[in-house]
Formats: sequence, structure tokens, C-alpha cells
Amino acid sequence: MATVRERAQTLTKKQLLELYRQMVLIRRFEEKSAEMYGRAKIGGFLHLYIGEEAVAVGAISVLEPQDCIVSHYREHGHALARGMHPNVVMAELFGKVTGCSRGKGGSMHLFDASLGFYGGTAIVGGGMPISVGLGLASKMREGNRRVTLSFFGDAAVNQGEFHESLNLATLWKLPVVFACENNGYGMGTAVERTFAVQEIYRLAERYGIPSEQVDGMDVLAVRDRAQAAVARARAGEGPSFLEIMTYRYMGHSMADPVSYRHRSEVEEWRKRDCIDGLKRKLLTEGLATEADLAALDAEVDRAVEEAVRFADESPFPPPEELYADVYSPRREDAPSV
Ligand SMILES: Cc1ncc(C[n+]2csc(CCOP(=O)(O)OP(=O)(O)O)c2C)c(N)n1
Ligand SMILES: [Mg+2]
Repeated sequence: MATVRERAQTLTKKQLLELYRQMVLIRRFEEKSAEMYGRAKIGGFLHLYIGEEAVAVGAISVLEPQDCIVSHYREHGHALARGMHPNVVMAELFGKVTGCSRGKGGSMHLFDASLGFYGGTAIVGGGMPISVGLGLASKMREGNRRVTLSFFGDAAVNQGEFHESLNLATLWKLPVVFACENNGYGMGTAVERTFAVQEIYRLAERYGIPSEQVDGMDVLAVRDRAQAAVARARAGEGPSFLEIMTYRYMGHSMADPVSYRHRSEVEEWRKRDCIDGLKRKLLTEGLATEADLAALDAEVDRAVEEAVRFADESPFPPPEELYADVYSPRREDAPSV
């Protein structure tokens, strides 16, 4: 097994600590969001990413500023890893006007085109065709300079869009990296109970897409495989498919009593926790000290507290904003039937 030092040959100490900081930020942010939900500061649905941090952080760490990300409704971690400010994310969860969608999107609709962050969508599988569109635009206008990283859950694979998107992305050799976050469940239904073929990446192989399974609890493994996939896309070699094996420690949403799995299963996965794992490796290989990591932990705690203060003190959108940014075609533009 390669050491962190060998695997991360191209990473500086600063970069390794940044991967750690981002994973801790997502973890603390999500824990605080759960607390704020309990205090009714956040309404509607809330889907937490706790346990899956290495996926977002590892994969997004290889993107360039011009690249695009398309995510699903469990997307706070992707937005934070892309550099969306925690204040802005928390404000959106609180429904405040200082949020990225001016408080009218909420948890499932984080969006910021200036970061190349194209949602946040509540529709399972709905992001994949958008990724293909972004990929087509990049190919036609920019010679594949802009790569799209498309995140979706295991359950999205059973949607029609999955097949349509993979087909067109291969046919047109688009610069899209499909990142399937296989966390073992679609709501309360285990993957074993829904898939005829258990290894999801094999489905993508049928479309001629280079596909592989990746350890989603190891941020460096995710980064490594994402790097290869992004390089292929940028070189005009077309899409790749990563089945990233991960696990959510919490329920599907805050409303989920999690009666479909045993606690011992969660405990087993926690033994391979991505933050603990990186921390252990950094310390044992002398790449960081306890003090380095404690300083980052404290910095993150302050940032999350500040995000809550910012969100709490921000105003709700004013009533006159109700119809702002609502798309409605004018009657004369509507197609005649
Ligand atoms: C088209 C569509 N069908 C059904 C739902 C209801 N639904 C919400 S989440 C979910 C499960 C998705 O699981 P997965 O894609 O594995 O993502 P995870 O929650 O595990 O991250 C379903 C079926 C939906 N939002 N959209
Ligand atoms: Mg899932």
C-alpha cells in the first residue's frame, strides 16, 4: 500500500492541510446545520453529507477555476469545497437574502455561476443532463477547456437520464466526469435490493466509458482518480465514470428515523472515517503536527460560528422579491400549438 508521502508526491504540506481543513469544515458545518434545524432556524428538507466529505473534497480539489460542478440535493459539502463562503451557504439554509440564491432556494438549491457551481437540484438524476449540456458547450466553444464534474447518488443510476446522459456524453466525447456517490442507500432502500448488477461502474462500461470503483473514505484516492479523469476530459478523450464508495452516517434527511440499518453498520464505516484517516496518516508520516491540525480545527470552529451569526443577523428577502428571478415566458413567446 502506498504511503501518503508516495501517493501525494505532487502535494505540498499546505495542500494536504487544505484537504484536511475542508473536510473538517464540511463536517462541522453539517453538525451545526443539524443543530440549527433542531432550533427551527432552518426549515424544509435538510440532507447532511457527514461521512462523505472525502468525495467532494478529493474530487473538487483537482478542478481549475473555469471548471463546472453539477450536484444533487446533498450538496452543501460540494459548495463549500468549491469555495462558496460558509456564511453564504448558511444564510441560504436559513432562507436569508444574503444566501447564494437570495434565500429563495434553501438547502437543495445552492447555486453560484461565478464559481461554476450549477446546483443543487432536488430531482434525482436531474443534474446529469445539465452536465452533458455544459460539456457540449465546452466542447463547441472552448475546445474542452472547461471540464464538468457531475455528482449524483447511486439511486440516480436507475433513472432514464443516467442512460441518456452517458450515451450522449460518449457519443459526443464530452469533457464530463461522472462521479457516482455510492453511499449504499437511496433513502431507506439498500443498493443490494435495487440493482441487478451490484457494481454500478460496470453499467457505465457498457457505454464505452472508462469506469472504476474508488475508495470514497480516502481523500487522496479520490483525488488521484479524479485527477486522471479530469485530465482525460481536458485532453478531449471524453467522459469517465467513477463509482465512489462512501457512506452517510446520518439519515437520508433530518426526518429519517433510520430504521432500515443496524447501528453496528454505521460503526463499521466510522472506523474508516475520512478525517480520522487523513489525520492519522499525516501524523504518522510526519507531514503535520498535532498543533498544525488543532490550529485548523479552531479556525474551522470560528468560521462555522461566524456563519451562524451572519445567517441569523441577515434579513429575510423582502416581500417585493417574491416574483424576482421567477421565470415565466411571456404569452407572445409561448409556442403556438
Ligand atoms: C425524480 C425523483 N424521484 C424520486 C425522488 C424522491 N427521492 C428523494 S431522494 C431519493 C433517493 C436518492 O438516493 P441517492 O441518489 O442514492 O442519493 P443519496 O440520498 O444517497 O445521497 C429519492 C428517491 C426525487 N427527489 N426525484
Ligand atoms: Mg445513495
